Amino acid sequence: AQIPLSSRSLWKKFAVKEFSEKSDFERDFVHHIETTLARSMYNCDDLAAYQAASNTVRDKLIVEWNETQQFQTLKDPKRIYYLSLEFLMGRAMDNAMLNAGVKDLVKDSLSELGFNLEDILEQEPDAALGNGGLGRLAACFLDSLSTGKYPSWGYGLRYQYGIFAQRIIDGYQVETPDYWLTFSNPWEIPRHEIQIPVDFYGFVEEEFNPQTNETKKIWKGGERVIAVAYDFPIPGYSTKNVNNLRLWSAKPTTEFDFSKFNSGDYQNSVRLQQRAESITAVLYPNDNFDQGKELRLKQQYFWVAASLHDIVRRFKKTKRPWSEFPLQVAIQLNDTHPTLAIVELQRIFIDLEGFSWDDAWEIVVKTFGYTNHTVMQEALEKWPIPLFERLLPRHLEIIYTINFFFLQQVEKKFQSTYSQKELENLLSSVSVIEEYYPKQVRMANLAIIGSHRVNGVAELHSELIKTTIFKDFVKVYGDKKFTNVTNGVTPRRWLREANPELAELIASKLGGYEYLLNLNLLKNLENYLDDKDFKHKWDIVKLNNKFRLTKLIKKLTGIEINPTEYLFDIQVKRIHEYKRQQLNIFGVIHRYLWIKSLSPKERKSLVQPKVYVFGGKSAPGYYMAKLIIKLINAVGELVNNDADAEGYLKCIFVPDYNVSKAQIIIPASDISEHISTAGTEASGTSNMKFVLNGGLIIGTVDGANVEITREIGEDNIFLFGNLAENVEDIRHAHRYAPHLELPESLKQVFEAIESGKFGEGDEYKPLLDSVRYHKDYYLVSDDFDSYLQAQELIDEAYKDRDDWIQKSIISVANMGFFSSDRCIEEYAEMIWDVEPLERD
Ligand code: T68
Repeated sequence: AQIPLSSRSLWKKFAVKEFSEKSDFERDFVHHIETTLARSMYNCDDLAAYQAASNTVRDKLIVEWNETQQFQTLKDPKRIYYLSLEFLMGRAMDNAMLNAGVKDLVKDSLSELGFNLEDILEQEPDAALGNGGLGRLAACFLDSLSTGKYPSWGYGLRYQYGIFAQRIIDGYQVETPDYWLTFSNPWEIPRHEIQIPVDFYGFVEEEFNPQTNETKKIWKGGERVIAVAYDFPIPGYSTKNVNNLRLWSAKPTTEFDFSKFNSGDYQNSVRLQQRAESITAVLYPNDNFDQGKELRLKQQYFWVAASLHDIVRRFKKTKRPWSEFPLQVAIQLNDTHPTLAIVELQRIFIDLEGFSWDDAWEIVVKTFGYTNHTVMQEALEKWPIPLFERLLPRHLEIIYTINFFFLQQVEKKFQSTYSQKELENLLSSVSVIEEYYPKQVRMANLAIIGSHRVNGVAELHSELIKTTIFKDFVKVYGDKKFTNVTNGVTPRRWLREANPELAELIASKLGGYEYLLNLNLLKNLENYLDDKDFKHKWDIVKLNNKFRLTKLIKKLTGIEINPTEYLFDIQVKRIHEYKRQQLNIFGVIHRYLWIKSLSPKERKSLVQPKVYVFGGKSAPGYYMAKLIIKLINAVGELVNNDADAEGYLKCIFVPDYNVSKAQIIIPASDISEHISTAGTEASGTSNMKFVLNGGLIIGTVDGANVEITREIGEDNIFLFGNLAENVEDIRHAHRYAPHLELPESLKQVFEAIESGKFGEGDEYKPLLDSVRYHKDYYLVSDDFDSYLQAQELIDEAYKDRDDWIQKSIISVANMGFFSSDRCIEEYAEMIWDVEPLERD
């Protein structure tokens, strides 16, 4: 409802004024302390100060957020809708201040009021609504979308529990729930007035219309849940544009099931209501793995149905003809998790809006784009038909029809050139339905068929999907439908916020912070390669960041490290066999055995002191990954307490790796490890963050490592291992070897493990057996010696500190390409066909 014209001048008079002076901030802060929090200066700890400060910064954001949304409603531009089941946002406060350009003001104000900003920022819990790279990519994209002034909304779920918190007890991972909403969350705006009903189960009815002589299918849902919207303002850097992230929360309907109640089943009636809330209770903690649980499919439909309802409603308000839908709406599917959106939009068009099948389908395909993030079989989503049919009977029918028309088209295209057998093989490979017991719906196939563009996330990966998992679709569509958009990261969070000293040093040479908006400007750092003072400062910044990390390590593990003595070698990411933390820890053991074999004098002259830092979570049910964590901790236990290794080797496992810890860990690396079996890591994004922060990397020829090498030059990266093109042949050879002949180096390592040096030797048998007897799927034995050689090259290179710094500077100077701003521009041009919209 709108306010009558006669009252509007009064409204304008009292319109909220955002703070822009210290005194305004201080006034608003005290106001929040005394009213919002009902506290006082006699009762105000850091937590209360955080809440009041964040509310004050939030208020500023909301003013701009409102204006942005009003402006966009008026201009009605094409909008991007980014559908992701995960948004791994981390903390909001520091980012919001930096983007709005008020960090110094807030810092000074808080100091005048008796608080230290850094301590206040530590009070904020991470918003950890994601597993790893996929979820963090979505968060970087939101930052770049706002910064690039693209009208866009993110849609996701408001899980009450984010990714679990990890504790390490006796060397083992123990999971504890992450209830991140204990204190009210100032960064979200509950929209209790936006309530969207979502149905599940039920049956499909046919309705005959005698006038048109047509039958219409109507889905009668059997269980209803309400989606309530929570909005998260997404500020951009150095712009007043504030976009929206809308997360849905599941609530029971207020309608009560009287039939159950009357028949005396009050308990069950209430139980059904409670069931609703479980839909958005918890994030599934698997990275690159499809567990296939019913509740997960429910989450997917709940989210997709609510989001599409919202999108369609917004479109309808414009009164444009339906044919303009794809000109106004671009929907990007972050992996196959939201693929049901394709089916839901088709259902809305034909069942609810009365479109013909073909008219509806044309619009649907133009609307969607699909991003693939993995080629690994175990991560590809498939849903058993019986489950699907029970939960979403009408959607299954529509899927069958989509598939029917698609296969018909394929048959027509190939029947004259293919043999019967060839045609059958092609059809069964591209079909949405897998003939299996029971039959399954292949979500990736559906996503490809229902989208106008399919993209991989790094060049190598985008080539691989065309030649392996989706090669038969290339036959059908040609390769124009398939494209590459190499991932990127936001330099705001991952340089300025994570590494303020380096960001400032760079700004001092590049004439300010403009480079955060045009990362290619970093190239100008190459003008300072002979500037001794600059190089010295560069070195000092790294050392300071190493200090900052050792403080964190001391706090979390009690272990003290003198950063001036050691090279820091870091591998932080989800624990997964394909990411090969086992290769790394076997290498550490090898190094330890070598150190032990030397005399003290030899050690002094031969050994480059190194700290190996590990961090990352294992999926709770992933046995092998958990065993790798245990081995890392056991090695640490021995090595860190061995006087022979003192000053030469440390091995640290940082518990509960998350976004805010990443911001401290990443700037501290001399070397970071990105050592996946070639062809398995679609892109990787932490590799980009590490190099952007002046660390060099050791890596395989995989994912975005390939493009990083191209940009920074192969002299500045330590590559090793077999190439993706050879991996299949090597695996084939393994399959026919009864047990593998291990390299001598790895044999020594296995013997040391089995001798019981790291606790019960037997405990690690499954891990060792996966290499020697179970075909070494990840090529640990094949790449081990090459890995050790690369490590030797690192030790050698680190001795020439001047050259090392040179490499570091050249690397940073050439990282411009990996800004997520570039990435979003490519999506905008090649997939979404949208333009930025500047507020006036
Ligand atoms: C990652 N995928 C890729 N998946 O592994 C990584 N999976 O190479 C890439 O850089 C990144 O995506 C961004 O493109 C994931 O992180 C998941 O987390 C995931 C979650 C649920 C189900 C399957």
